[in-house]
Amino acid sequence: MDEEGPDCGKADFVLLDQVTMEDFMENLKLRFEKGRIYTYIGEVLVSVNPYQELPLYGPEAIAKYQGRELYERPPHLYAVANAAYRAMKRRSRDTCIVISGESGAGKTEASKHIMQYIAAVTNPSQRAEVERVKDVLLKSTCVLEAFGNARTNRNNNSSRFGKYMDINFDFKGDPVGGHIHSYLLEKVGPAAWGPGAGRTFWEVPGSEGAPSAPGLPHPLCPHHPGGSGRGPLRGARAQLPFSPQSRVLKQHVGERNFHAFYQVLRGCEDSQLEDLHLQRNPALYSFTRQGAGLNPLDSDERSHHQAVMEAMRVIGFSPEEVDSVRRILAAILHLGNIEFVEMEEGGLEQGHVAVAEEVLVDHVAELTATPRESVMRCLLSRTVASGGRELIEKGHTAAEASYARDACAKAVYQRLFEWVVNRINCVMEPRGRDPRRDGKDTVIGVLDIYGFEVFPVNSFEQFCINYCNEKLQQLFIQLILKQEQEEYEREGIAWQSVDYFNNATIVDLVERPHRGVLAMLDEACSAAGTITDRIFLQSLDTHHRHHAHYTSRQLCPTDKTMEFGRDFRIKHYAGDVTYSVEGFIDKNRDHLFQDFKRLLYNSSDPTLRAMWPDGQQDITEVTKRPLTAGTLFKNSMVALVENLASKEPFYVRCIKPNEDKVAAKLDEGHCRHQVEYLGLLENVRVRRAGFASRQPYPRFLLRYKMTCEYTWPNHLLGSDRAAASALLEQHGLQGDVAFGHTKLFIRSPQTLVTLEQSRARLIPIIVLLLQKAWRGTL
Ligand code: AD9
Ligand code: MG
Repeated sequence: MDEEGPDCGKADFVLLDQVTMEDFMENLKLRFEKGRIYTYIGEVLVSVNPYQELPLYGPEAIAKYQGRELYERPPHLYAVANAAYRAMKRRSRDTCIVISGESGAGKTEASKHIMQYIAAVTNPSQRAEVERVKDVLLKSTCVLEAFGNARTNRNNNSSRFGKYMDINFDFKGDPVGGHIHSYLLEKVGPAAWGPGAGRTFWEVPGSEGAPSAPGLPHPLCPHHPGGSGRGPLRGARAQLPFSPQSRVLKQHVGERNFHAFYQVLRGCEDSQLEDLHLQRNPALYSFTRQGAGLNPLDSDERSHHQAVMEAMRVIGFSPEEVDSVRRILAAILHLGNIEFVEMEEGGLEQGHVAVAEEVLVDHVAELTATPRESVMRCLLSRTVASGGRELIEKGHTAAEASYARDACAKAVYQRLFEWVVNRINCVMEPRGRDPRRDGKDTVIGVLDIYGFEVFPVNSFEQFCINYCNEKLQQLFIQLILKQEQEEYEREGIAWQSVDYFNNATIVDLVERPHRGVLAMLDEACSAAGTITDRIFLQSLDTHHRHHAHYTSRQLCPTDKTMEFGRDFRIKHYAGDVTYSVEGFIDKNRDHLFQDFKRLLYNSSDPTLRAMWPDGQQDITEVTKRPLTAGTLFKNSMVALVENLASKEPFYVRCIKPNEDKVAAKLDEGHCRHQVEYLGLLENVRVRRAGFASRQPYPRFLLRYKMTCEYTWPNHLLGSDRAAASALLEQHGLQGDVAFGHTKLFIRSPQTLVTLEQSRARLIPIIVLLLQKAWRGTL
């Protein structure tokens, strides 16, 4: 830390004279202005996105941190990576690095630096298998970003999925494998619901919960739009009350679809595009039209495409698999351009709906290696099992057909993404390891997950994301306290518990069995036919009216920031978020017509077929309702938190300095808010409330020995502990510390400040003395 110089503020917020927001912000700002984007809170690293290339990374910097203790060098991601790595290697403990912060705060970049550090310091003997694993680990990021990232208004390369990556190490400390878990690829994007939202959904009994066309009454109902759609031909899209929004289908102004689509369009050879029946211009495709004008330079897109192709090759995707991936992306683009038209009654065999441009169906069939008639049938109708085993084919209305097309496009993309992740996992599976011979592998987990989100309109996705952050915050507080407590016990120090805001009550509001928001949502989804989003909201109001963290317009009629019958609000630890219930039920059910699953399972393309194992089931066997999106997400969060809790955690808390994505600008209001909701002040207080600092005796002496005659230049006091005691006594500070078995615990930061000041006063004198000694003039 010495290398930073005196004007760079405190390298650890614990050393602030006072823990106020003003002091915290002043230090953060001062350091940011000096290019010091990293600062500690104890062992937690606070990182501010510089939005510019700083000379902080690379082999030289890595060498500076390799094998060092956390405090020996200025705060850095490499120091955290090194600490996690050393803890894992020295004590054979599984560790994890949890990176959090809002969109654009620098989480993914941080995770890449951590991976680069680990790759650089391992495998000195250049074992081929370890090199292979390292290559896959590093290259996987590029592939996952192509399929899972998109330009948003907050970040030009925003990860739309949460990622937890385990890296397995052998007893030598070299990476021998890994595994990636992905969470909630943004299937359903910005809430953009039109009139009619939240009306009744429908379900055909025995059809395994056919997907609801949101806002559409039961097709058998005389008022349903398709039922009366007699008049002139018209495009289905225009008449939809609203359609399910997903990044694959539609993007906000200023945003793009997932990078992979544009990379295929811009990066493929002409002949490849011809085979895919595509043209280069993204504006020609409904799913990429919105972001067409926002493309990076064509040349950049092409080079990204080449990099992804190369990464896929290195990872071990076969050329056939890469071809299939391209074909699937192209099929989704063609699917997006299919429009439906309603015909005069009896005009066509398949009910009253037709595809406007049939050649698009030909393309989809060819690219998915499925029969054209089957594709057509899936688009225009669905099979349902009525009563016993009797199967009925029901024609879609135009609105239903559009809904089915969109649901299919979303699902195909989701399965593609999951398949890519699984494929990488297969390649990273530790090979030929025998625990009896090789010993047990240890693991470092790296979590790069979406931060707290608040938009003008928040929907089911924000609800899940914010619930995830509540879980992680709970874990953060528990672990920070647990760790402290364990350390005090290990060192034989008396521990006084610290009060902190326990967000368990909010987590409970969301995930409690039966009456939690997710359980009630599942209940609404399983009730056949009649429950609407609005009714779901009413039952939330009834059950949570007295909950301190729940409210709605119904419960608080004077609060005009919420809408009647649409909004509820949760008081999260990070602030209040108002959620619109519109679409909650439909998004939670997230169903796809069975016919599409069977169609794609029966594809003669083995890659596509492998993505749809559930298409194997016979429709009459499909009676069990699949788990809802909310329950799946909750289960994955519970498993994630359990996994993290079993490891020794390291934290990186990322802060986004401004909303304009520009360098050298720290917007105080914006940062202050993040400091608040990340609980950083609380973190400093917890750290200081017990003991502001703890240091192994040798490190303490190394730093402060010049401040005491008994310890400078070396002590003769029998033990480092005795020497530290003598030093503190000379300063009159012995009352503010506790002596652990191996570490000194300092209670108040003032003690550290006193020692630091004494040291700062003496250093110039010592330097002078040393210079004189060197010159022989002493
Ligand atoms: V999101 O939740 O995935 O939308 P992240 O992951 O938090 O978000 P990301 O790491 O993608 O943000 O960073 C956003 C952009 O900030 C990057 O594309 C870089 O342009 C920039 N950035 C982030 N960290 C650094 C850094 N250490 N040095 C330079 C950086 N630029
Ligand atoms: Mg990211």
